Amino acid sequence: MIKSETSKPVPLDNAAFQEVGSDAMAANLGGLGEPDWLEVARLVLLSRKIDQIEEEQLAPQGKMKLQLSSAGHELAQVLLGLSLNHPWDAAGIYYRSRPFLLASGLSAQEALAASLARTGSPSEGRDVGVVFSMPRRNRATVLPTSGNVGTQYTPAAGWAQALQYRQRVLGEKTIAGAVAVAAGGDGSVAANGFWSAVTIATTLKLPMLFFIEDNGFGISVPSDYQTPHGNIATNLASFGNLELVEASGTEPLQAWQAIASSLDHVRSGKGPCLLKVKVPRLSGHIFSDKQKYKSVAQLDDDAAHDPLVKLKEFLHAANILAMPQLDELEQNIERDVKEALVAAEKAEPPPRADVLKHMFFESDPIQGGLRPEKANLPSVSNIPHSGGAVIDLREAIRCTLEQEMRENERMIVFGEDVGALGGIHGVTRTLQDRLGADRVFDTSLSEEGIIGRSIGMAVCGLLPVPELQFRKYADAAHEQITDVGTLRWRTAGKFAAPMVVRIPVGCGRKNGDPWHSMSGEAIYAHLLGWRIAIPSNAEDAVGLLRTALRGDDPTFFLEHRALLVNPLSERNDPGDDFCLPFGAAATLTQGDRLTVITWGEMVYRCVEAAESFAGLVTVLDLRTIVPWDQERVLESVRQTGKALVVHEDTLTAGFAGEIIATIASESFDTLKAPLERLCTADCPIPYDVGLMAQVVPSVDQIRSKIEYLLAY
Ligand SMILES: Cc1ncc(C[n+]2csc(CCOP(=O)(O)OP(=O)(O)O)c2C)c(N)n1
Repeated sequence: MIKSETSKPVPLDNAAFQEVGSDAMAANLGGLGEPDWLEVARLVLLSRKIDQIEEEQLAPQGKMKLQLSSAGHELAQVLLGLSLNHPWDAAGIYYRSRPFLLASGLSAQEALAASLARTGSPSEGRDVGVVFSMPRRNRATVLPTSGNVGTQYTPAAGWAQALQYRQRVLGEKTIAGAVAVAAGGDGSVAANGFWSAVTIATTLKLPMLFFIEDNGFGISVPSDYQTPHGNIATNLASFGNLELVEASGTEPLQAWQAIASSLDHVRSGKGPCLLKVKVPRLSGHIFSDKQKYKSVAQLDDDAAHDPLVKLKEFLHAANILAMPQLDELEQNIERDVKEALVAAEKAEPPPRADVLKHMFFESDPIQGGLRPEKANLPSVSNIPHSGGAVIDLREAIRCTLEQEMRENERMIVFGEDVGALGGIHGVTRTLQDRLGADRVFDTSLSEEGIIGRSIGMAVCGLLPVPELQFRKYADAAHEQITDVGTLRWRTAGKFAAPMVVRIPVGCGRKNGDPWHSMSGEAIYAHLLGWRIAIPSNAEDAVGLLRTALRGDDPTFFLEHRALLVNPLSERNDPGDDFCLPFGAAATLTQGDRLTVITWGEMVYRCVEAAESFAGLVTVLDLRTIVPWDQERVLESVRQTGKALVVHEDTLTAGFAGEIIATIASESFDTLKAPLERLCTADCPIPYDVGLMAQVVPSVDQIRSKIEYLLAY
């Protein structure tokens, strides 16, 4: 292991797998001492035997659909896994991390059940066999893993930030010394998530270890396509607050020393560390990959650095295990793996009737959100108090955030500019002064980082309430957003990441443009596992936000820009315990000839248009679109026989299509006119007000459509 005093790593160049002499054996091993080498040998052999049985039997026989071997990476991962013994250690990992999982407590039978998609696999057959998650057993909590390369980093940073918060704000002293690890390949260092997490960890000096397993390739692409000269550690040499270590991941003592000293650095509160270990990838990227892109010399070099061979040599040379004992150990492990395979194959396939379970909260998850740790919150009421002060939408959101933060010390509010400035829309103004910079804080400019870290924070028992500045800018977080929504399902209910993501949407009061005026709720409605609220007034905002903050599911809280500070949205404050259930539409006008269904700012345009037809038009404000109040909509359309859906989001594949399809299917016989929709034209919102008026539904257009439908 080579580590520079100045934090600049000394590259190993082509001697990446260099031998370590007795000096290194005597070197400082941090606070960890020597590992249990017998256990290391057992786990490395176990991992290799599982890969072998998969590559030689299960994959060729078609019994497993996706085989990814970890051969070559085992030693470094096992040493790391065995070192994470603080009860609050956690790791974000990737698809080649099975040896780490075995070292963290996964059994051979579970591993094989995962490959074969049998009952007993951690995901119950839902996720790819090598994509794991695991609540803590004897070592690290393994955070829900994603198939997207690079997404493991920011959730791990979120866990590290939550460790800091729980110590500093909640006073949990026993957390001291815990770390978050994020492991990834050399290809992953080019991904957004990696850079976002490096920024978060270094700016906040988080207890985080980046563990880069450099096998020289991302599938077939050499690592110098990912970072100049293929070495992320040397390229990061001038990054502040980042300790850098490089080592061979195949030389037992060198790898161990590097892991021990890196962890020592992080555990002692000195900030993050990036440890790059050089390893060979001894198989193709997946089973079918025959590595034709590697030269013969490269393949020979890989084989010459097999960590299993190196480990055996080391154990023998150090008089820890003689070769006959090693052979015996290997035979025993081979027998164990065969027995585990018999048991895994005997297990039932996952129950088909359960496939839709765990999309949303049903029962307590093992880990994530406030529920498992029984955060004690006062009771709520569905009845608004009368006589409260008049507040607008912005005040409603701010007051509810503050009130809930006072009730719930695990709730944190963060995002770009939400701290001293109070948000670019002023929603969080004064909150930092009143609740402190630990609880209301600015973040680096990375939406991926804001949502990704929220995952780790939520799994670590906090309630993250991030703000994204505009709906368009939330696009940068999309990869993490989709992963949040499926996290509970993917882990078969073992993990959950409830969070409330606030995003301003829609046109401003006077103008718009393509960047600040997008609505885009249909894109989110199409995502799995998210709930969506779009309040049109202050009372609803209080009730829906509180319900979201007390809930167990990830929720988008969409705040219409034109309503934030607007007399239209003003209502009496309904009180500090008021909650409004999701999926309950409000009836704003009552009529018996036409049902208009709408939400957000369009509510006011529809009500104004309907005023010209008193007693004829029912206007329903959906208030939430996931779930949406199908019952109330269908009940009204059955009475009126006609429906018009109006929204500010664009037309094609907009949410109106979903509502209309449901009405057509559930209430076809009662219809007296074509089902109609009025939406923004399929066009970005233009900057010029004249152009904008051309595409966004106006009161006049809505009135004409109502007139047409009434006359039909
Ligand atoms: C976001 C994303 N893009 C592309 C892929 C397809 N893919 C899977 S693995 C991989 C290479 C990753 O290489 P590296 O990070 O070096 O890890 P290794 O497989 O070498 O251990 C790619 C491109 C993916 N899973 N996710």
